[in-house]
Amino acid sequence: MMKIGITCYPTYGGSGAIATELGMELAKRGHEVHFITYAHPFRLPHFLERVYFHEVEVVHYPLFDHSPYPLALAAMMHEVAQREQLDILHVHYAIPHATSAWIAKEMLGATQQIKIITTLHGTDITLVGQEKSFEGITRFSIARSDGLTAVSEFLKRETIRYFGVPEERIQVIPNFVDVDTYQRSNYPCHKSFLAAGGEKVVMHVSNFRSVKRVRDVVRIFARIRKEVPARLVFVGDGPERPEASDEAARLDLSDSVVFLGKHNSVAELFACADLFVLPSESESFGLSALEAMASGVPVVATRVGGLPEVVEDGVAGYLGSVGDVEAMAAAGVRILNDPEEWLRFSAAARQAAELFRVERVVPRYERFYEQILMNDDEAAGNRRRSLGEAAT
Ligand code: GMT
Repeated sequence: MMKIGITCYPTYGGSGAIATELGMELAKRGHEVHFITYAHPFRLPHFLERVYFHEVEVVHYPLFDHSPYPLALAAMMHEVAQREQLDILHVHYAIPHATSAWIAKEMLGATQQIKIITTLHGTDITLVGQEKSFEGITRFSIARSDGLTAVSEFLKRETIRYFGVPEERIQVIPNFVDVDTYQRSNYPCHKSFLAAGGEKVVMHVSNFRSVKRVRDVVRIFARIRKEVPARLVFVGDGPERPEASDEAARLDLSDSVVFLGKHNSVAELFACADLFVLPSESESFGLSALEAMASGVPVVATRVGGLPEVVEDGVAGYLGSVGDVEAMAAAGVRILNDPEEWLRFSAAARQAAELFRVERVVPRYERFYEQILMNDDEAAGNRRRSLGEAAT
């Protein structure tokens, strides 16, 4: 049994979703898990055995225009690590979590051995981490992590290319899905509400940041709708939501587009979807695409980043070039217009999602933890040997 502290962005987003699902699964497997973050992780139900939540309070003080969350987080990581005798601090998304973990470890000093594992998720490497003001601290925090994982081969390559991290330091452990939760048949169908006229449901789930290209979602939908009666359902929220509604109004589609806002239970919504659209500019993995696939929803997405590692082109859906709304719409029409074709894609999507089953992936994290903890024993042994202490 290991004692693991997990830090993530708790309110929404794929990295927080995966971190929380991972923690819950580790607890099921007998480990003790301590979530350390500023809010209750959104996918965490209220009580689970061996799962604890430590809220990081962000102190407001007149002098602080911006409260120093990374420091409050480091202090809480240190406190929990010491009190609960944690073996590992597993942080999701490098900035600022890996930095806070390093501070906490420095604070513990020689009194306690703790290992920092950082899982790289996406823009912590491809965008934010490459911004001049963050580049140095991202590189430093990655270098100081005891173990590094990336959610796709693409992200691993990108980390090696940009930050010069030695290849052997990064282990790819893909994101995962609880395939049983995403069974379409588990949920009542809300189609009579979402598409009262029996139209096809085209769905997009995201945090509406600019990398998601939500205008393209509407443009793809507009072209699909010329050929197939359909409605577009947006799930989630974020800065570019007005762009999406503006594009829908511009294309005179407002009556065919629904904005449901943020939802924790996306499985229930995917159960009503006929097509999932993800035309992102950059996507290190595309967890929402995997969750759609697990629900048997064919995916039309862009051929970028790690998406081709998740969605096999022509099998679970189709991949197009960024901005090529014509091609992505044509692919959507091909799938939606032919019921046999849809069934074939739906079954293939579900089968492909099986490869990312939670039961297959989480043991890889456990093995990785053990390996990092063992490295320490070996390193300590080597240190002792070099001091002439061991040998007996
Ligand atoms: O990196 C981000 O932009 C945020 C992060 C999130 O919390 O949603 O998304 C990334 O991590 C997800 C989980 O591993 C991946 O599924 C997303 O593809 C990835 N986003 C990008 O690469 C843009």
